[in-house]
Amino acid sequence: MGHPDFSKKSRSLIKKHLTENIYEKLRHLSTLSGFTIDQAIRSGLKNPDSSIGIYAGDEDSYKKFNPVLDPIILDYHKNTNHRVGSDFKPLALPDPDPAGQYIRSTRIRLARNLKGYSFPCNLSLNERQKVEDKIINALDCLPGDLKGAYASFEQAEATHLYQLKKQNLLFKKGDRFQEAAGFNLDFPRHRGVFHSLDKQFLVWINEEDHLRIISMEKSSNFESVFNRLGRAIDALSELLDFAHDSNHGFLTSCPTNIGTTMRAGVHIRLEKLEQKKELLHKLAKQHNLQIRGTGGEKTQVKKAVFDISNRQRLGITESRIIKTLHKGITAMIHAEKSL
Ligand code: ADP
Ligand code: CIR
Repeated sequence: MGHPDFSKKSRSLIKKHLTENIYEKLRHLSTLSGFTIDQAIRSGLKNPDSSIGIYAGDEDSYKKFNPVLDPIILDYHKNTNHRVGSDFKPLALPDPDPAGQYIRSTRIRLARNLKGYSFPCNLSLNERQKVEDKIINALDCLPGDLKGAYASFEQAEATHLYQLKKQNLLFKKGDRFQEAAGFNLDFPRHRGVFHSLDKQFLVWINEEDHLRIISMEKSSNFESVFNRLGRAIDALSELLDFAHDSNHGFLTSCPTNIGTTMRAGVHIRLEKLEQKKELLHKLAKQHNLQIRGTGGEKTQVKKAVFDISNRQRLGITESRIIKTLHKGITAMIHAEKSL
Protein backbone atom coordinates (compact mmCIF):
# COMPACT_ATOMS: atom_id res chain seq x y z
CA MET A 1 0.00 0.00 0.00
CA GLY A 2 1.27 3.50 -0.85
CA HIS A 3 1.07 6.65 1.23
CA PRO A 4 -2.52 7.00 2.56
CA ASP A 5 -4.79 9.03 0.37
CA PHE A 6 -6.32 11.60 2.72
CA SER A 7 -9.23 13.61 1.37
CA LYS A 8 -8.34 16.97 -0.21
CA LYS A 9 -10.78 18.53 2.27
CA SER A 10 -9.04 17.08 5.31
CA ARG A 11 -7.30 19.49 7.69
CA SER A 12 -6.50 16.82 10.24
CA LEU A 13 -3.26 16.73 12.18
CA ILE A 14 -2.62 13.18 10.92
CA LYS A 15 -2.73 14.37 7.30
CA LYS A 16 -0.44 17.27 8.17
CA HIS A 17 2.19 15.22 9.99
CA LEU A 18 2.15 11.77 8.35
CA THR A 19 4.67 12.63 5.63
CA GLU A 20 5.66 10.06 3.01
CA ASN A 21 9.01 9.58 4.76
CA ILE A 22 7.45 9.00 8.15
CA TYR A 23 4.83 6.65 6.70
CA GLU A 24 7.59 4.63 4.98
CA LYS A 25 9.32 4.29 8.38
CA LEU A 26 6.17 3.17 10.17
CA ARG A 27 4.24 1.09 7.67
CA HIS A 28 5.96 -2.21 8.47
CA LEU A 29 6.02 -1.78 12.23
CA SER A 30 3.60 -3.31 14.65
CA THR A 31 3.25 -2.70 18.35
CA LEU A 32 3.60 -5.33 21.08
CA SER A 33 -0.11 -6.14 20.68
CA GLY A 34 0.13 -6.25 16.86
CA PHE A 35 -1.40 -2.80 16.14
CA THR A 36 -0.28 -1.02 12.94
CA ILE A 37 -0.14 2.57 11.69
CA ASP A 38 -2.80 1.69 9.08
CA GLN A 39 -5.14 0.69 11.92
CA ALA A 40 -4.25 3.79 13.94
CA ILE A 41 -5.24 6.20 11.14
CA ARG A 42 -8.50 4.51 10.01
CA SER A 43 -10.65 7.21 11.59
CA GLY A 44 -8.84 10.11 9.94
CA LEU A 45 -8.90 8.44 6.53
CA LYS A 46 -12.62 7.66 6.70
CA ASN A 47 -13.65 11.05 8.15
CA PRO A 48 -12.30 14.04 6.24
CA ASP A 49 -13.58 16.37 8.99
CA SER A 50 -11.39 14.74 11.67
CA SER A 51 -9.42 17.24 13.65
CA ILE A 52 -6.77 14.75 14.79
CA GLY A 53 -7.48 11.49 12.93
CA ILE A 54 -5.33 9.00 14.86
CA TYR A 55 -5.94 6.76 17.90
CA ALA A 56 -3.45 4.65 19.86
CA GLY A 57 -4.22 0.92 20.09
CA ASP A 58 -2.02 0.34 23.12
CA GLU A 59 0.76 1.87 25.23
CA ASP A 60 3.42 0.80 22.74
CA SER A 61 1.76 2.90 20.00
CA TYR A 62 3.23 5.96 21.76
CA LYS A 63 6.74 4.46 21.28
CA LYS A 64 6.50 2.80 17.86
CA PHE A 65 4.51 5.58 16.21
CA ASN A 66 6.39 8.33 18.02
CA PRO A 67 7.70 9.85 14.73
CA VAL A 68 4.15 10.88 13.81
CA LEU A 69 2.57 11.10 17.28
CA ASP A 70 5.13 13.49 18.70
CA PRO A 71 4.60 16.24 16.09
CA ILE A 72 0.83 15.80 16.52
CA ILE A 73 1.17 16.06 20.31
CA LEU A 74 3.36 19.16 19.96
CA ASP A 75 0.93 20.74 17.49
CA TYR A 76 -2.13 20.11 19.73
CA HIS A 77 -0.64 20.58 23.22
CA LYS A 78 2.18 23.04 22.28
CA ASN A 79 4.38 20.78 24.40
CA THR A 80 5.39 17.11 24.31
CA ASN A 81 6.37 16.51 27.92
CA HIS A 82 4.35 15.89 31.01
CA ARG A 83 7.09 16.22 33.58
CA VAL A 84 4.83 17.44 36.38
CA GLY A 85 3.50 15.13 39.08
CA SER A 86 -0.21 14.70 39.85
CA ASP A 87 -1.71 17.26 42.20
CA PHE A 88 -5.10 16.39 43.63
CA LYS A 89 -4.50 17.99 47.02
CA PRO A 90 -7.89 19.17 48.33
CA LEU A 91 -8.55 22.75 47.26
CA ALA A 92 -10.57 25.62 48.62
CA LEU A 93 -12.19 27.45 45.68
CA PRO A 94 -14.99 30.01 45.93
CA ASP A 95 -18.19 29.18 44.05
CA PRO A 96 -18.02 31.18 40.75
CA ASP A 97 -21.83 31.42 40.53
CA PRO A 98 -23.18 31.39 44.10
CA ALA A 99 -26.68 32.53 43.04
CA GLY A 100 -26.88 29.64 40.54
CA GLN A 101 -27.79 31.98 37.67
CA TYR A 102 -25.53 30.62 34.92
CA ILE A 103 -23.87 27.31 35.75
CA ARG A 104 -26.14 24.25 35.43
CA SER A 105 -23.59 21.62 36.33
CA THR A 106 -19.90 20.99 36.84
CA ARG A 107 -18.15 17.86 35.61
CA ILE A 108 -14.56 16.64 35.68
CA ARG A 109 -13.41 13.47 34.00
CA LEU A 110 -10.15 11.60 33.89
CA ALA A 111 -9.24 8.83 31.46
CA ARG A 112 -7.21 5.77 32.42
CA ASN A 113 -6.18 2.54 30.71
CA LEU A 114 -4.97 -0.59 32.45
CA LYS A 115 -1.28 -1.28 32.06
CA GLY A 116 -0.56 -4.28 29.81
CA TYR A 117 -3.92 -4.40 28.00
CA SER A 118 -4.72 -3.14 24.51
CA PHE A 119 -6.73 0.08 24.37
CA PRO A 120 -10.47 -0.19 23.51
CA CYS A 121 -10.20 0.17 19.69
CA ASN A 122 -7.91 -2.86 19.67
CA LEU A 123 -9.44 -5.19 22.30
CA SER A 124 -10.58 -8.75 21.67
CA LEU A 125 -13.84 -9.84 23.31
CA ASN A 126 -11.93 -11.95 25.81
CA GLU A 127 -9.53 -9.14 26.76
CA ARG A 128 -12.41 -6.67 27.01
CA GLN A 129 -14.09 -8.98 29.51
CA LYS A 130 -10.87 -9.22 31.57
CA VAL A 131 -10.57 -5.43 31.61
CA GLU A 132 -14.20 -5.08 32.72
CA ASP A 133 -13.78 -7.70 35.48
CA LYS A 134 -10.61 -6.12 36.87
CA ILE A 135 -12.22 -2.69 37.00
CA ILE A 136 -15.46 -3.93 38.61
CA ASN A 137 -13.44 -5.75 41.29
CA ALA A 138 -11.53 -2.57 42.09
CA LEU A 139 -14.70 -0.46 42.16
CA ASP A 140 -16.18 -2.92 44.66
CA CYS A 141 -13.50 -1.87 47.16
CA LEU A 142 -14.18 1.88 47.09
CA PRO A 143 -14.97 3.46 50.44
CA GLY A 144 -17.69 5.81 51.77
CA ASP A 145 -19.60 8.04 49.35
CA LEU A 146 -17.72 6.48 46.38
CA LYS A 147 -19.38 3.11 46.96
CA GLY A 148 -21.89 2.19 44.29
CA ALA A 149 -23.27 -0.25 41.76
CA TYR A 150 -22.35 -1.31 38.24
CA ALA A 151 -24.90 -1.23 35.42
CA SER A 152 -23.67 -3.54 32.67
CA PHE A 153 -25.07 -2.60 29.25
CA GLU A 154 -25.67 -6.32 28.61
CA GLN A 155 -27.06 -7.39 31.96
CA ALA A 156 -28.72 -4.46 33.73
CA GLU A 157 -32.51 -4.14 33.66
CA ALA A 158 -33.66 -2.12 30.64
CA THR A 159 -35.69 0.18 32.93
CA HIS A 160 -32.63 0.91 35.07
CA LEU A 161 -30.56 1.74 31.98
CA TYR A 162 -33.37 3.93 30.70
CA GLN A 163 -33.40 5.92 33.97
CA LEU A 164 -29.63 6.43 33.80
CA LYS A 165 -29.92 7.46 30.16
CA LYS A 166 -32.57 10.05 31.01
CA GLN A 167 -30.24 11.48 33.64
CA ASN A 168 -27.51 11.74 30.98
CA LEU A 169 -25.20 9.39 32.90
CA LEU A 170 -24.70 6.70 30.26
CA PHE A 171 -22.35 6.82 27.32
CA LYS A 172 -23.53 6.14 23.81
CA LYS A 173 -22.17 3.82 21.15
CA GLY A 174 -19.17 5.56 19.59
CA ASP A 175 -19.67 8.24 16.92
CA ARG A 176 -18.50 7.77 13.32
CA PHE A 177 -14.94 8.78 14.29
CA GLN A 178 -14.79 6.04 16.93
CA GLU A 179 -16.73 3.60 14.72
CA ALA A 180 -14.12 3.87 11.96
CA ALA A 181 -11.33 3.29 14.48
CA GLY A 182 -12.84 0.07 15.87
CA PHE A 183 -14.19 1.30 19.24
CA ASN A 184 -17.65 -0.15 18.57
CA LEU A 185 -16.45 -3.73 18.10
CA ASP A 186 -18.79 -6.15 19.92
CA PHE A 187 -20.81 -3.21 21.35
CA PRO A 188 -22.45 -3.31 23.94
CA ARG A 189 -20.56 -6.31 25.31
CA HIS A 190 -18.39 -5.71 28.36
CA ARG A 191 -19.31 -2.06 28.61
CA GLY A 192 -21.21 -0.37 31.39
CA VAL A 193 -21.43 2.42 33.93
CA PHE A 194 -20.65 2.33 37.63
CA HIS A 195 -22.29 5.01 39.77
CA SER A 196 -22.25 5.98 43.42
CA LEU A 197 -25.60 6.11 45.27
CA ASP A 198 -25.84 9.90 44.87
CA LYS A 199 -24.77 9.60 41.19
CA GLN A 200 -22.09 12.25 41.67
CA PHE A 201 -19.29 9.79 41.04
CA LEU A 202 -19.27 7.60 37.91
CA VAL A 203 -16.95 5.31 36.03
CA TRP A 204 -17.58 4.48 32.38
CA ILE A 205 -16.03 1.14 31.47
CA ASN A 206 -14.68 0.43 27.96
CA GLU A 207 -15.82 3.60 26.23
CA GLU A 208 -12.94 5.46 24.48
CA ASP A 209 -10.61 4.42 27.30
CA HIS A 210 -10.85 1.50 29.74
CA LEU A 211 -11.97 3.94 32.43
CA ARG A 212 -13.51 7.37 32.30
CA ILE A 213 -13.61 8.49 35.93
CA ILE A 214 -16.19 11.23 36.45
CA SER A 215 -17.17 13.53 39.28
CA MET A 216 -20.19 15.71 38.59
CA GLU A 217 -22.83 17.79 40.34
CA LYS A 218 -25.77 19.91 39.32
CA SER A 219 -24.08 22.87 40.97
CA SER A 220 -21.18 25.27 40.54
CA ASN A 221 -19.30 23.86 43.52
CA PHE A 222 -15.89 23.36 41.84
CA GLU A 223 -14.32 22.53 45.17
CA SER A 224 -16.46 19.52 46.03
CA VAL A 225 -16.40 18.15 42.45
CA PHE A 226 -12.58 18.37 42.34
CA ASN A 227 -12.03 17.04 45.85
CA ARG A 228 -14.33 14.03 45.25
CA LEU A 229 -12.41 13.19 42.08
CA GLY A 230 -9.12 13.43 44.00
CA ARG A 231 -10.34 10.94 46.61
CA ALA A 232 -11.55 8.59 43.87
CA ILE A 233 -8.35 8.60 41.83
CA ASP A 234 -6.23 8.15 44.96
CA ALA A 235 -8.28 5.09 45.94
CA LEU A 236 -8.33 3.60 42.41
CA SER A 237 -4.58 4.11 41.94
CA GLU A 238 -4.01 1.89 44.98
CA LEU A 239 -6.09 -0.85 43.36
CA LEU A 240 -5.17 -0.70 39.66
CA ASP A 241 -2.00 -0.18 37.60
CA PHE A 242 -2.46 2.42 34.88
CA ALA A 243 -0.69 2.91 31.51
CA HIS A 244 1.74 5.77 31.98
CA ASP A 245 5.12 6.94 30.70
CA SER A 246 7.51 9.54 32.00
CA ASN A 247 7.27 11.75 28.89
CA HIS A 248 3.56 11.70 28.18
CA GLY A 249 2.00 11.12 31.61
CA PHE A 250 -1.10 8.91 31.52
CA LEU A 251 -1.68 7.31 28.12
CA THR A 252 -5.04 7.44 26.36
CA SER A 253 -6.59 6.32 23.07
CA CYS A 254 -6.74 9.86 21.71
CA PRO A 255 -3.48 11.85 21.83
CA THR A 256 -5.46 14.96 22.83
CA ASN A 257 -6.12 13.40 26.24
CA ILE A 258 -2.63 12.33 27.37
CA GLY A 259 -0.90 13.88 30.39
CA THR A 260 -3.39 14.56 33.14
CA THR A 261 -6.25 13.25 30.90
CA MET A 262 -8.43 15.74 32.71
CA ARG A 263 -11.37 17.61 31.22
CA ALA A 264 -12.96 19.91 33.76
CA GLY A 265 -15.96 21.82 32.56
CA VAL A 266 -19.29 23.40 33.21
CA HIS A 267 -22.61 23.47 31.44
CA ILE A 268 -23.24 27.18 31.48
CA ARG A 269 -26.10 29.26 30.08
CA LEU A 270 -24.78 32.39 28.40
CA GLU A 271 -27.70 33.94 26.54
CA LYS A 272 -26.08 37.31 25.90
CA LEU A 273 -22.68 35.96 24.95
CA GLU A 274 -24.39 33.59 22.54
CA GLN A 275 -25.31 36.72 20.58
CA LYS A 276 -21.68 37.92 20.80
CA LYS A 277 -19.88 34.80 19.62
CA GLU A 278 -16.69 36.71 18.82
CA LEU A 279 -16.36 37.92 22.39
CA LEU A 280 -17.14 34.45 23.78
CA HIS A 281 -14.48 32.86 21.57
CA LYS A 282 -12.00 35.60 22.43
CA LEU A 283 -12.52 34.95 26.15
CA ALA A 284 -12.20 31.19 25.62
CA LYS A 285 -8.92 31.66 23.74
CA GLN A 286 -7.57 34.10 26.33
CA HIS A 287 -8.21 31.61 29.14
CA ASN A 288 -7.19 28.54 27.11
CA LEU A 289 -10.68 27.04 27.29
CA GLN A 290 -12.54 24.91 24.77
CA ILE A 291 -16.21 25.26 23.84
CA ARG A 292 -18.28 22.15 23.09
CA GLY A 293 -21.97 21.58 22.39
CA THR A 294 -24.55 20.70 25.05
CA GLY A 295 -24.52 16.99 24.19
CA GLY A 296 -20.71 16.70 24.20
CA GLU A 297 -18.01 16.85 21.58
CA LYS A 298 -19.12 17.66 18.02
CA THR A 299 -22.73 18.40 19.09
CA GLN A 300 -24.85 21.57 18.85
CA VAL A 301 -25.31 24.19 21.57
CA LYS A 302 -28.94 24.04 22.78
CA LYS A 303 -30.78 26.86 24.59
CA ALA A 304 -27.50 28.78 24.99
CA VAL A 305 -26.06 26.05 27.25
CA PHE A 306 -22.37 25.73 26.41
CA ASP A 307 -19.95 23.06 27.61
CA ILE A 308 -16.82 25.03 28.51
CA SER A 309 -13.72 23.17 29.65
CA ASN A 310 -9.92 23.29 29.79
CA ARG A 311 -7.99 22.83 26.57
CA GLN A 312 -4.59 22.02 28.08
CA ARG A 313 -4.11 18.64 29.73
CA LEU A 314 -0.38 18.04 29.25
CA GLY A 315 2.45 19.73 31.17
CA ILE A 316 0.06 21.18 33.74
CA THR A 317 -1.16 19.85 37.10
CA GLU A 318 -4.75 18.91 37.83
CA SER A 319 -5.12 21.64 40.44
CA ARG A 320 -3.80 24.25 37.98
CA ILE A 321 -6.40 23.07 35.41
CA ILE A 322 -9.30 23.62 37.80
CA LYS A 323 -7.92 27.01 38.86
CA THR A 324 -7.59 28.00 35.17
CA LEU A 325 -11.18 26.95 34.52
CA HIS A 326 -12.32 28.89 37.59
CA LYS A 327 -10.61 32.06 36.40
CA GLY A 328 -11.96 31.77 32.84
CA ILE A 329 -15.53 30.98 33.89
CA THR A 330 -15.48 33.87 36.37
CA ALA A 331 -14.42 36.19 33.51
CA MET A 332 -17.19 34.84 31.24
CA ILE A 333 -19.85 35.32 33.92
CA HIS A 334 -18.56 38.86 34.45
CA ALA A 335 -18.81 39.56 30.69
CA GLU A 336 -22.33 38.03 30.50
CA LYS A 337 -23.48 40.20 33.43
CA SER A 338 -22.09 43.37 31.90
CA LEU A 339 -23.78 42.89 28.52
P1 ADP B 1 -15.68 13.63 27.30
O1 ADP B 1 -16.05 14.52 28.39
O2 ADP B 1 -15.61 12.22 27.76
O3 ADP B 1 -14.48 14.09 26.55
P2 ADP B 1 -18.04 14.42 25.67
O4 ADP B 1 -17.64 15.80 25.27
O5 ADP B 1 -18.67 13.57 24.61
O6 ADP B 1 -16.81 13.55 26.17
O7 ADP B 1 -19.02 14.52 26.93
C1 ADP B 1 -19.52 13.39 27.52
C2 ADP B 1 -20.91 13.59 28.10
O8 ADP B 1 -20.83 14.39 29.27
C3 ADP B 1 -21.92 14.24 27.18
O9 ADP B 1 -23.14 13.54 27.31
C4 ADP B 1 -22.05 15.65 27.75
O10 ADP B 1 -23.33 16.19 27.54
C5 ADP B 1 -21.81 15.41 29.24
N1 ADP B 1 -21.25 16.59 29.92
C6 ADP B 1 -20.13 17.22 29.63
N2 ADP B 1 -19.92 18.26 30.47
C7 ADP B 1 -20.96 18.29 31.31
C8 ADP B 1 -21.33 19.11 32.41
N3 ADP B 1 -20.58 20.13 32.83
N4 ADP B 1 -22.48 18.81 33.04
C9 ADP B 1 -23.27 17.78 32.66
N5 ADP B 1 -22.95 16.96 31.64
C10 ADP B 1 -21.82 17.20 30.97
C1 CIR C 1 -11.09 13.73 15.54
O1 CIR C 1 -9.97 13.42 15.13
O2 CIR C 1 -11.70 14.70 15.13
C2 CIR C 1 -11.72 12.87 16.60
N1 CIR C 1 -10.98 11.65 16.74
C3 CIR C 1 -11.80 13.59 17.94
C4 CIR C 1 -10.53 14.26 18.37
C5 CIR C 1 -10.48 14.71 19.82
N2 CIR C 1 -11.13 15.89 20.17
C6 CIR C 1 -10.69 17.18 20.10
O3 CIR C 1 -9.69 17.55 19.59
N3 CIR C 1 -11.48 18.10 20.65
